[in-house]
Amino acid sequence: MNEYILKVLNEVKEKNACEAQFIQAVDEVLGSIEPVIKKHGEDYKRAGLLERMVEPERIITFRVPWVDDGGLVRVNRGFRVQFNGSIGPYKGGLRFHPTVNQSIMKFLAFEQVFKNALTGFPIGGGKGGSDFDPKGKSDNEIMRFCQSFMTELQKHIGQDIDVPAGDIGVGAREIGYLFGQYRRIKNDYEGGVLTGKGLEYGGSLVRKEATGYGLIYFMQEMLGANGLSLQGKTVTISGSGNVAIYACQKAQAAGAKVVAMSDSNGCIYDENGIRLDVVKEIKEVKRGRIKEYLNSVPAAVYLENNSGTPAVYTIKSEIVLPCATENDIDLETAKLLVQNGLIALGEGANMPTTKEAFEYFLENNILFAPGKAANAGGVAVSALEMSQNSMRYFWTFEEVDKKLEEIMANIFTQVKNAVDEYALGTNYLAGANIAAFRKVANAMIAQGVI
Ligand code: NDP
Ligand code: 2IT
Repeated sequence: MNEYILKVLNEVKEKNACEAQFIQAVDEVLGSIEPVIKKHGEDYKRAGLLERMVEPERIITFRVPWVDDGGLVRVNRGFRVQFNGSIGPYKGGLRFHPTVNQSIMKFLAFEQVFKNALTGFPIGGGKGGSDFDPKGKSDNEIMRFCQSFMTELQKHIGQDIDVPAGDIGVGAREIGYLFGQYRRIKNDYEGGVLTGKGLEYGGSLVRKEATGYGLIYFMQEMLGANGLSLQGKTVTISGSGNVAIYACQKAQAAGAKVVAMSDSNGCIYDENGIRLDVVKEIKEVKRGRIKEYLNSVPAAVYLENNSGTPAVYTIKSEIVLPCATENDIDLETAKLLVQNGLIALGEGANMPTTKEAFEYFLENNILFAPGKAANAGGVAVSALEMSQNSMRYFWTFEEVDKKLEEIMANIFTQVKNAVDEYALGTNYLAGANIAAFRKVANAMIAQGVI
Protein backbone atom coordinates (compact mmCIF):
# COMPACT_ATOMS: atom_id res chain seq x y z
CA MET A 1 0.00 0.00 0.00
CA ASN A 2 1.10 3.58 -0.71
CA GLU A 3 3.29 5.02 2.07
CA TYR A 4 1.16 8.10 2.72
CA ILE A 5 -2.05 6.08 2.95
CA LEU A 6 -0.39 3.57 5.24
CA LYS A 7 0.88 6.30 7.56
CA VAL A 8 -2.58 7.87 7.92
CA LEU A 9 -4.26 4.51 8.34
CA ASN A 10 -1.85 3.54 11.09
CA GLU A 11 -2.48 6.84 12.87
CA VAL A 12 -6.23 6.26 12.64
CA LYS A 13 -5.81 2.79 14.14
CA GLU A 14 -3.63 4.11 16.97
CA LYS A 15 -5.75 7.12 17.81
CA ASN A 16 -9.10 5.31 17.58
CA ALA A 17 -8.08 1.91 18.88
CA CYS A 18 -11.48 1.23 20.48
CA GLU A 19 -13.44 2.15 17.36
CA ALA A 20 -13.50 -0.98 15.20
CA GLN A 21 -16.32 0.10 12.87
CA PHE A 22 -14.80 3.52 12.28
CA ILE A 23 -11.41 1.99 11.48
CA GLN A 24 -13.13 -0.45 9.11
CA ALA A 25 -14.89 2.37 7.21
CA VAL A 26 -11.69 4.42 6.90
CA ASP A 27 -9.70 1.37 5.83
CA GLU A 28 -12.24 0.66 3.09
CA VAL A 29 -12.05 4.17 1.62
CA LEU A 30 -8.30 4.73 1.99
CA GLY A 31 -7.62 1.18 0.79
CA SER A 32 -9.27 1.87 -2.55
CA ILE A 33 -8.03 5.36 -3.50
CA GLU A 34 -4.44 4.33 -4.17
CA PRO A 35 -4.63 5.12 -7.91
CA VAL A 36 -5.68 8.71 -7.13
CA ILE A 37 -3.00 9.12 -4.46
CA LYS A 38 -0.40 7.89 -6.95
CA LYS A 39 -1.32 10.84 -9.19
CA HIS A 40 -1.77 13.58 -6.58
CA GLY A 41 -0.13 12.13 -3.47
CA GLU A 42 2.50 14.85 -2.97
CA ASP A 43 -0.04 17.69 -3.16
CA TYR A 44 -2.37 15.90 -0.80
CA LYS A 45 0.42 15.15 1.65
CA ARG A 46 1.50 18.77 1.76
CA ALA A 47 -2.10 19.79 2.33
CA GLY A 48 -2.51 17.24 5.15
CA LEU A 49 -5.57 16.16 3.24
CA LEU A 50 -6.03 12.59 4.44
CA GLU A 51 -5.20 13.52 8.03
CA ARG A 52 -7.95 16.15 7.96
CA MET A 53 -10.39 13.91 6.12
CA VAL A 54 -10.33 11.21 8.82
CA GLU A 55 -10.82 13.63 11.72
CA PRO A 56 -14.43 14.79 12.35
CA GLU A 57 -14.85 18.56 12.36
CA ARG A 58 -16.83 18.17 15.59
CA ILE A 59 -18.38 15.51 17.83
CA ILE A 60 -21.11 16.41 20.27
CA THR A 61 -22.12 13.95 22.99
CA PHE A 62 -24.75 14.66 25.56
CA ARG A 63 -26.92 13.26 28.33
CA VAL A 64 -30.54 12.45 27.46
CA PRO A 65 -32.65 12.09 30.61
CA TRP A 66 -36.31 11.11 30.25
CA VAL A 67 -39.10 9.74 32.40
CA ASP A 68 -40.63 6.35 31.60
CA ASP A 69 -44.30 5.44 32.01
CA GLY A 70 -43.62 4.09 35.49
CA GLY A 71 -42.23 7.47 36.61
CA LEU A 72 -38.63 6.24 36.64
CA VAL A 73 -35.90 8.52 35.28
CA ARG A 74 -33.84 6.90 32.54
CA VAL A 75 -30.62 8.22 31.02
CA ASN A 76 -29.29 7.61 27.51
CA ARG A 77 -26.33 8.99 25.60
CA GLY A 78 -26.90 11.25 22.60
CA PHE A 79 -24.49 11.94 19.73
CA ARG A 80 -24.07 14.14 16.71
CA VAL A 81 -20.94 13.76 14.61
CA GLN A 82 -20.43 16.69 12.23
CA PHE A 83 -17.80 15.04 10.10
CA ASN A 84 -17.21 17.19 7.04
CA GLY A 85 -18.97 20.39 6.02
CA SER A 86 -16.90 21.30 2.98
CA ILE A 87 -19.65 20.59 0.44
CA GLY A 88 -22.63 21.90 2.41
CA PRO A 89 -24.45 21.81 5.76
CA TYR A 90 -23.83 18.53 7.61
CA LYS A 91 -26.48 16.06 6.53
CA GLY A 92 -27.27 12.57 7.74
CA GLY A 93 -29.62 10.49 9.79
CA LEU A 94 -30.25 9.78 13.45
CA ARG A 95 -30.11 6.20 14.71
CA PHE A 96 -31.85 5.03 17.89
CA HIS A 97 -30.57 1.55 18.72
CA PRO A 98 -28.99 0.03 21.85
CA THR A 99 -25.75 -0.73 19.93
CA VAL A 100 -25.10 2.96 19.16
CA ASN A 101 -21.71 4.19 20.36
CA GLN A 102 -19.11 6.69 19.18
CA SER A 103 -17.47 4.22 16.79
CA ILE A 104 -20.75 3.48 15.01
CA MET A 105 -21.65 7.17 14.84
CA LYS A 106 -18.24 8.03 13.36
CA PHE A 107 -18.29 5.24 10.79
CA LEU A 108 -21.76 6.26 9.64
CA ALA A 109 -20.82 9.95 9.49
CA PHE A 110 -17.63 9.18 7.56
CA GLU A 111 -19.56 7.07 5.02
CA GLN A 112 -22.12 9.83 4.74
CA VAL A 113 -19.52 12.40 3.67
CA PHE A 114 -18.69 10.37 0.55
CA LYS A 115 -22.24 9.20 -0.13
CA ASN A 116 -23.52 12.75 -0.02
CA ALA A 117 -20.77 13.87 -2.38
CA LEU A 118 -21.97 11.28 -4.92
CA THR A 119 -25.54 12.63 -4.86
CA GLY A 120 -24.33 15.85 -6.50
CA PHE A 121 -26.20 18.01 -3.97
CA PRO A 122 -24.53 20.65 -1.76
CA ILE A 123 -24.60 18.63 1.46
CA GLY A 124 -21.80 17.75 3.88
CA GLY A 125 -21.74 14.62 6.01
CA GLY A 126 -22.90 13.94 9.57
CA LYS A 127 -24.69 11.37 11.67
CA GLY A 128 -26.21 11.16 15.11
CA GLY A 129 -28.37 9.15 17.41
CA SER A 130 -28.61 7.48 20.75
CA ASP A 131 -28.25 4.13 22.49
CA PHE A 132 -31.96 4.45 23.34
CA ASP A 133 -33.87 1.26 22.49
CA PRO A 134 -37.29 2.09 21.00
CA LYS A 135 -38.42 -1.56 21.19
CA GLY A 136 -41.26 -2.07 23.67
CA LYS A 137 -41.55 1.65 24.46
CA SER A 138 -44.95 3.33 24.51
CA ASP A 139 -45.75 6.18 22.17
CA ASN A 140 -45.54 8.63 25.08
CA GLU A 141 -42.12 7.34 26.08
CA ILE A 142 -40.89 7.77 22.50
CA MET A 143 -42.21 11.33 22.51
CA ARG A 144 -40.61 12.23 25.84
CA PHE A 145 -37.31 10.76 24.73
CA CYS A 146 -37.39 12.66 21.42
CA GLN A 147 -38.22 15.91 23.21
CA SER A 148 -35.33 15.51 25.63
CA PHE A 149 -32.95 14.52 22.83
CA MET A 150 -33.92 17.58 20.78
CA THR A 151 -33.70 19.94 23.76
CA GLU A 152 -29.93 19.48 23.57
CA LEU A 153 -29.52 18.77 19.83
CA GLN A 154 -31.26 22.02 18.82
CA LYS A 155 -28.25 23.99 20.02
CA HIS A 156 -26.15 22.42 17.30
CA ILE A 157 -28.38 22.13 14.21
CA GLY A 158 -30.24 24.40 11.79
CA GLN A 159 -31.36 24.33 8.17
CA ASP A 160 -28.05 25.89 7.07
CA ILE A 161 -25.92 24.21 9.76
CA ASP A 162 -26.80 20.57 10.14
CA VAL A 163 -29.91 18.73 8.94
CA PRO A 164 -30.69 15.36 10.57
CA ALA A 165 -33.13 12.74 9.24
CA GLY A 166 -34.06 9.13 10.04
CA ASP A 167 -32.07 5.91 10.19
CA ILE A 168 -32.57 2.70 12.21
CA GLY A 169 -35.26 3.28 14.84
CA VAL A 170 -36.08 6.77 13.59
CA GLY A 171 -38.97 7.15 11.15
CA ALA A 172 -41.78 9.62 10.52
CA ARG A 173 -43.15 9.35 14.08
CA GLU A 174 -39.83 10.26 15.70
CA ILE A 175 -39.08 13.02 13.16
CA GLY A 176 -42.49 14.51 14.00
CA TYR A 177 -41.76 14.67 17.74
CA LEU A 178 -38.24 15.99 17.12
CA PHE A 179 -39.51 18.68 14.75
CA GLY A 180 -42.24 19.74 17.18
CA GLN A 181 -39.75 20.23 20.00
CA TYR A 182 -37.32 22.12 17.74
CA ARG A 183 -40.05 24.49 16.57
CA ARG A 184 -41.25 25.05 20.14
CA ILE A 185 -37.81 25.92 21.48
CA LYS A 186 -36.74 28.09 18.53
CA ASN A 187 -40.11 29.81 18.01
CA ASP A 188 -39.32 29.74 14.31
CA TYR A 189 -40.76 27.57 11.53
CA GLU A 190 -37.48 26.34 10.13
CA GLY A 191 -38.95 23.74 7.78
CA GLY A 192 -35.65 22.49 6.38
CA VAL A 193 -34.02 21.64 9.72
CA LEU A 194 -35.04 17.98 9.52
CA THR A 195 -35.94 15.75 6.59
CA GLY A 196 -38.25 12.77 6.45
CA LYS A 197 -41.03 14.98 7.80
CA GLY A 198 -44.72 14.10 7.43
CA LEU A 199 -46.34 15.19 4.18
CA GLU A 200 -48.67 17.56 6.10
CA TYR A 201 -45.83 19.74 7.38
CA GLY A 202 -43.14 19.99 4.71
CA GLY A 203 -42.15 16.42 4.00
CA SER A 204 -41.37 15.32 0.47
CA LEU A 205 -43.27 12.76 -1.51
CA VAL A 206 -41.06 9.69 -2.18
CA ARG A 207 -38.77 10.33 0.85
CA LYS A 208 -40.24 7.29 2.62
CA GLU A 209 -39.68 5.10 -0.44
CA ALA A 210 -36.44 6.74 -1.60
CA THR A 211 -33.69 4.54 -0.17
CA GLY A 212 -35.34 1.28 -1.24
CA TYR A 213 -36.44 2.57 -4.65
CA GLY A 214 -33.02 4.15 -5.21
CA LEU A 215 -31.31 0.86 -4.38
CA ILE A 216 -33.32 -0.90 -7.08
CA TYR A 217 -32.71 1.88 -9.61
CA PHE A 218 -28.98 1.53 -8.94
CA MET A 219 -29.18 -2.27 -9.24
CA GLN A 220 -30.97 -1.93 -12.58
CA GLU A 221 -28.17 0.35 -13.85
CA MET A 222 -25.46 -2.00 -12.63
CA LEU A 223 -27.14 -5.16 -13.92
CA GLY A 224 -27.98 -3.47 -17.22
CA ALA A 225 -24.35 -2.43 -17.74
CA ASN A 226 -23.47 -6.11 -17.43
CA GLY A 227 -26.19 -7.44 -19.74
CA LEU A 228 -28.47 -8.57 -16.89
CA SER A 229 -31.79 -7.52 -15.35
CA LEU A 230 -33.98 -8.11 -12.30
CA GLN A 231 -36.72 -9.73 -14.36
CA GLY A 232 -37.45 -13.23 -13.05
CA LYS A 233 -34.59 -13.20 -10.53
CA THR A 234 -34.92 -14.68 -7.05
CA VAL A 235 -34.22 -12.02 -4.42
CA THR A 236 -33.69 -12.18 -0.67
CA ILE A 237 -33.71 -9.07 1.53
CA SER A 238 -32.39 -8.76 5.06
CA GLY A 239 -34.36 -6.46 7.32
CA SER A 240 -38.02 -5.49 7.13
CA GLY A 241 -37.76 -1.82 8.00
CA ASN A 242 -37.97 1.28 5.86
CA VAL A 243 -35.25 0.42 3.37
CA ALA A 244 -36.16 -3.27 3.06
CA ILE A 245 -39.89 -2.67 2.49
CA TYR A 246 -39.48 -0.22 -0.39
CA ALA A 247 -36.63 -2.18 -1.95
CA CYS A 248 -38.99 -5.15 -1.95
CA GLN A 249 -41.79 -3.12 -3.53
CA LYS A 250 -39.62 -1.81 -6.37
CA ALA A 251 -37.90 -5.17 -6.93
CA GLN A 252 -41.30 -6.82 -7.31
CA ALA A 253 -42.39 -4.08 -9.71
CA ALA A 254 -39.26 -4.82 -11.76
CA GLY A 255 -40.34 -8.45 -12.13
CA ALA A 256 -38.15 -10.02 -9.46
CA LYS A 257 -39.41 -12.66 -7.04
CA VAL A 258 -38.62 -11.67 -3.45
CA VAL A 259 -38.75 -14.86 -1.37
CA ALA A 260 -37.38 -13.79 2.02
CA MET A 261 -37.25 -10.86 4.46
CA SER A 262 -36.04 -10.74 8.05
CA ASP A 263 -35.71 -8.92 11.34
CA SER A 264 -33.12 -9.37 14.07
CA ASN A 265 -34.83 -12.54 15.34
CA GLY A 266 -35.14 -14.49 12.11
CA CYS A 267 -36.56 -14.59 8.60
CA ILE A 268 -39.65 -15.56 6.66
CA TYR A 269 -39.35 -17.63 3.51
CA ASP A 270 -42.29 -17.56 1.12
CA GLU A 271 -41.63 -19.51 -2.05
CA ASN A 272 -44.67 -17.90 -3.70
CA GLY A 273 -43.16 -14.45 -3.28
CA ILE A 274 -43.43 -12.16 -0.24
CA ARG A 275 -46.81 -10.50 0.27
CA LEU A 276 -45.66 -6.99 1.02
CA ASP A 277 -49.10 -5.80 2.20
CA VAL A 278 -48.78 -8.29 5.08
CA VAL A 279 -45.21 -7.18 5.93
CA LYS A 280 -46.23 -3.49 5.84
CA GLU A 281 -49.16 -4.10 8.17
CA ILE A 282 -46.89 -5.93 10.66
CA LYS A 283 -44.00 -3.46 10.53
CA GLU A 284 -45.48 -0.07 9.68
CA VAL A 285 -48.79 -0.35 11.53
CA LYS A 286 -48.45 -2.88 14.36
CA ARG A 287 -44.67 -2.50 14.90
CA GLY A 288 -44.61 -6.30 15.33
CA ARG A 289 -42.19 -9.12 14.56
CA ILE A 290 -41.63 -10.65 11.12
CA LYS A 291 -42.68 -14.12 12.27
CA GLU A 292 -46.27 -12.80 12.57
CA TYR A 293 -46.30 -13.11 8.74
CA LEU A 294 -47.23 -16.75 9.24
CA ASN A 295 -50.50 -15.71 10.91
CA SER A 296 -51.63 -14.36 7.52
CA VAL A 297 -49.64 -16.70 5.23
CA PRO A 298 -49.51 -20.08 6.99
CA ALA A 299 -47.79 -21.72 3.99
CA ALA A 300 -44.66 -19.59 4.55
CA VAL A 301 -41.76 -20.79 6.71
CA TYR A 302 -40.13 -18.99 9.65
CA LEU A 303 -36.45 -19.58 10.31
CA GLU A 304 -35.07 -18.40 13.64
CA ASN A 305 -31.53 -16.94 13.75
CA ASN A 306 -28.91 -19.07 15.47
CA SER A 307 -25.32 -18.02 16.02
CA GLY A 308 -23.36 -17.66 12.77
CA THR A 309 -24.93 -16.87 9.42
CA PRO A 310 -28.29 -15.06 9.80
CA ALA A 311 -31.10 -17.35 8.58
CA VAL A 312 -32.04 -15.06 5.68
CA TYR A 313 -28.65 -15.66 4.04
CA THR A 314 -29.04 -19.44 4.09
CA ILE A 315 -31.78 -19.24 1.43
CA LYS A 316 -30.88 -19.79 -2.24
CA SER A 317 -30.95 -16.51 -4.09
CA GLU A 318 -29.55 -14.81 -7.20
CA ILE A 319 -29.75 -11.27 -5.86
CA VAL A 320 -29.16 -10.39 -2.20
CA LEU A 321 -30.09 -7.01 -0.74
CA PRO A 322 -28.79 -6.50 2.81
CA CYS A 323 -31.07 -3.77 4.24
CA ALA A 324 -30.68 -4.24 8.01
CA THR A 325 -27.40 -3.36 9.69
CA GLU A 326 -23.58 -3.32 9.47
CA ASN A 327 -21.32 -6.37 9.23
CA ASP A 328 -24.20 -8.69 8.55
CA ILE A 329 -22.27 -10.61 5.88
CA ASP A 330 -18.92 -12.07 6.87
CA LEU A 331 -16.64 -14.37 4.86
CA GLU A 332 -18.45 -17.52 5.92
CA THR A 333 -21.80 -16.06 4.84
CA ALA A 334 -20.29 -14.78 1.58
CA LYS A 335 -19.08 -18.28 0.72
CA LEU A 336 -22.52 -19.71 1.38
CA LEU A 337 -24.20 -17.06 -0.77
CA VAL A 338 -21.84 -17.71 -3.69
CA GLN A 339 -22.34 -21.46 -3.33
CA ASN A 340 -26.10 -20.85 -3.45
CA GLY A 341 -25.97 -19.10 -6.83
CA LEU A 342 -25.49 -15.42 -6.01
CA ILE A 343 -25.09 -13.14 -9.06
CA ALA A 344 -25.28 -9.66 -7.54
CA LEU A 345 -25.50 -7.96 -4.16
CA GLY A 346 -26.76 -4.46 -3.41
CA GLU A 347 -26.07 -2.77 -0.09
CA GLY A 348 -29.22 -1.01 1.12
CA ALA A 349 -27.72 -0.87 4.60
CA ASN A 350 -24.53 0.98 5.54
CA MET A 351 -21.46 -1.30 5.53
CA PRO A 352 -23.35 -4.62 5.78
CA THR A 353 -20.45 -6.48 4.16
CA THR A 354 -17.11 -7.12 5.87
CA LYS A 355 -13.88 -6.48 3.98
CA GLU A 356 -13.11 -10.20 3.68
CA ALA A 357 -16.60 -10.93 2.36
CA PHE A 358 -16.31 -8.14 -0.22
CA GLU A 359 -12.95 -9.46 -1.42
CA TYR A 360 -14.44 -12.93 -1.78
CA PHE A 361 -17.31 -11.54 -3.87
CA LEU A 362 -14.85 -9.67 -6.09
CA GLU A 363 -12.73 -12.81 -6.64
CA ASN A 364 -15.88 -14.70 -7.59
CA ASN A 365 -17.10 -12.06 -10.06
CA ILE A 366 -20.18 -11.18 -8.04
CA LEU A 367 -21.53 -7.78 -9.06
CA PHE A 368 -21.35 -5.68 -5.91
CA ALA A 369 -23.23 -2.39 -5.45
CA PRO A 370 -21.57 -0.53 -2.54
CA GLY A 371 -23.80 1.18 0.01
CA LYS A 372 -22.44 4.68 -0.32
CA ALA A 373 -23.59 4.67 -3.95
CA ALA A 374 -26.50 2.22 -3.91
CA ASN A 375 -28.33 3.55 -0.82
CA ALA A 376 -27.75 7.25 -1.57
CA GLY A 377 -31.33 7.66 -2.81
CA GLY A 378 -32.59 8.36 0.71
CA VAL A 379 -30.32 11.27 1.39
CA ALA A 380 -30.73 12.49 -2.20
CA VAL A 381 -34.49 12.85 -1.71
CA SER A 382 -33.75 14.45 1.66
CA ALA A 383 -31.83 17.08 -0.31
CA LEU A 384 -34.86 17.44 -2.59
CA GLU A 385 -37.00 17.89 0.53
CA MET A 386 -34.67 20.72 1.63
CA SER A 387 -34.98 22.32 -1.82
CA GLN A 388 -38.78 22.17 -1.68
CA ASN A 389 -38.77 23.64 1.85
CA SER A 390 -36.56 26.53 0.68
CA MET A 391 -38.84 27.17 -2.30
CA ARG A 392 -41.96 26.82 -0.12
CA TYR A 393 -43.24 24.51 -2.82
CA PHE A 394 -43.72 20.81 -3.49
CA TRP A 395 -43.23 18.42 -6.36
CA THR A 396 -45.58 15.54 -7.25
CA PHE A 397 -44.73 11.91 -6.54
CA GLU A 398 -43.94 11.35 -10.21
CA GLU A 399 -41.66 14.41 -10.37
CA VAL A 400 -39.62 13.38 -7.31
CA ASP A 401 -39.48 9.74 -8.39
CA LYS A 402 -38.19 10.73 -11.83
CA LYS A 403 -35.50 12.93 -10.25
CA LEU A 404 -34.52 10.04 -7.97
CA GLU A 405 -34.19 7.71 -10.93
CA GLU A 406 -31.98 10.22 -12.73
CA ILE A 407 -29.85 10.79 -9.62
CA MET A 408 -29.23 7.05 -9.19
CA ALA A 409 -28.35 6.67 -12.87
CA ASN A 410 -25.96 9.60 -12.53
CA ILE A 411 -24.31 8.03 -9.47
CA PHE A 412 -23.81 4.80 -11.41
CA THR A 413 -22.28 6.78 -14.28
CA GLN A 414 -19.81 8.45 -11.89
CA VAL A 415 -18.87 5.05 -10.46
CA LYS A 416 -18.57 3.46 -13.92
CA ASN A 417 -16.43 6.34 -15.22
CA ALA A 418 -14.07 5.95 -12.27
CA VAL A 419 -13.65 2.17 -12.74
CA ASP A 420 -13.08 2.68 -16.46
CA GLU A 421 -10.57 5.48 -15.94
CA TYR A 422 -8.47 3.37 -13.58
CA ALA A 423 -9.11 -0.01 -15.30
CA LEU A 424 -10.78 -1.45 -12.21
CA GLY A 425 -13.16 -3.79 -14.05
CA THR A 426 -16.34 -4.18 -12.02
CA ASN A 427 -14.87 -3.09 -8.70
CA TYR A 428 -17.67 -0.61 -8.12
CA LEU A 429 -16.69 -0.22 -4.48
CA ALA A 430 -13.37 1.29 -5.53
CA GLY A 431 -15.15 3.29 -8.24
CA ALA A 432 -17.57 4.84 -5.73
CA ASN A 433 -14.81 5.63 -3.27
CA ILE A 434 -12.62 7.24 -5.93
CA ALA A 435 -15.41 9.33 -7.45
CA ALA A 436 -16.57 10.55 -4.04
CA PHE A 437 -13.07 11.07 -2.66
CA ARG A 438 -12.05 13.30 -5.56
CA LYS A 439 -15.01 15.57 -5.04
CA VAL A 440 -14.50 15.91 -1.28
CA ALA A 441 -10.74 16.36 -1.76
CA ASN A 442 -11.20 19.15 -4.30
CA ALA A 443 -13.70 20.98 -2.08
CA MET A 444 -11.43 20.74 0.95
CA ILE A 445 -8.32 21.87 -0.89
CA ALA A 446 -10.12 24.81 -2.48
CA GLN A 447 -11.13 26.03 0.98
CA GLY A 448 -7.60 26.06 2.41
CA VAL A 449 -6.39 24.64 5.69
CA ILE A 450 -9.52 24.45 7.84
P1 NDP B 1 -35.46 0.52 10.27
O1 NDP B 1 -35.34 0.83 11.71
O2 NDP B 1 -36.67 0.95 9.54
O3 NDP B 1 -35.32 -1.06 10.03
C1 NDP B 1 -34.19 -1.73 10.45
C2 NDP B 1 -34.32 -3.20 10.10
O4 NDP B 1 -33.06 -3.83 10.29
C3 NDP B 1 -35.30 -3.93 11.00
O5 NDP B 1 -35.90 -4.99 10.28
C4 NDP B 1 -34.41 -4.43 12.10
O6 NDP B 1 -34.89 -5.57 12.80
C5 NDP B 1 -33.16 -4.81 11.33
N1 NDP B 1 -32.00 -4.70 12.20
C6 NDP B 1 -31.57 -3.62 12.87
N2 NDP B 1 -30.50 -3.91 13.60
C7 NDP B 1 -30.26 -5.20 13.41
C8 NDP B 1 -29.28 -6.08 13.89
N3 NDP B 1 -28.34 -5.68 14.75
N4 NDP B 1 -29.31 -7.37 13.44
C9 NDP B 1 -30.27 -7.77 12.58
N5 NDP B 1 -31.23 -6.97 12.09
C10 NDP B 1 -31.21 -5.71 12.49
O7 NDP B 1 -34.14 1.11 9.59
P2 NDP B 1 -33.85 1.46 8.06
O8 NDP B 1 -34.59 0.54 7.17
O9 NDP B 1 -34.02 2.92 7.91
O10 NDP B 1 -32.28 1.18 7.97
C11 NDP B 1 -31.74 -0.06 7.55
C12 NDP B 1 -30.31 0.14 7.09
O11 NDP B 1 -30.28 1.04 5.97
C13 NDP B 1 -29.34 0.73 8.11
O12 NDP B 1 -28.06 0.20 7.89
C14 NDP B 1 -29.33 2.21 7.75
O13 NDP B 1 -28.15 2.85 8.20
C15 NDP B 1 -29.39 2.12 6.24
N6 NDP B 1 -29.86 3.29 5.51
C16 NDP B 1 -31.06 3.88 5.82
C17 NDP B 1 -31.50 4.95 5.08
C18 NDP B 1 -32.84 5.58 5.31
O14 NDP B 1 -33.20 6.48 4.56
N7 NDP B 1 -33.63 5.14 6.29
C19 NDP B 1 -30.69 5.54 4.00
C20 NDP B 1 -29.48 4.79 3.72
C21 NDP B 1 -29.10 3.73 4.47
P3 NDP B 1 -35.44 -5.41 14.32
O15 NDP B 1 -36.77 -4.78 14.21
O16 NDP B 1 -35.48 -6.81 14.83
O17 NDP B 1 -34.44 -4.58 15.05
O1 2IT C 1 -27.67 6.56 5.85
C1 2IT C 1 -28.35 7.42 5.28
O2 2IT C 1 -28.03 7.89 4.17
C2 2IT C 1 -29.58 7.89 5.93
N1 2IT C 1 -29.92 7.39 7.00
C3 2IT C 1 -30.39 9.00 5.33
C4 2IT C 1 -29.81 10.34 5.68
C5 2IT C 1 -30.64 11.53 5.30
O3 2IT C 1 -30.20 12.62 5.67
O4 2IT C 1 -31.67 11.42 4.64
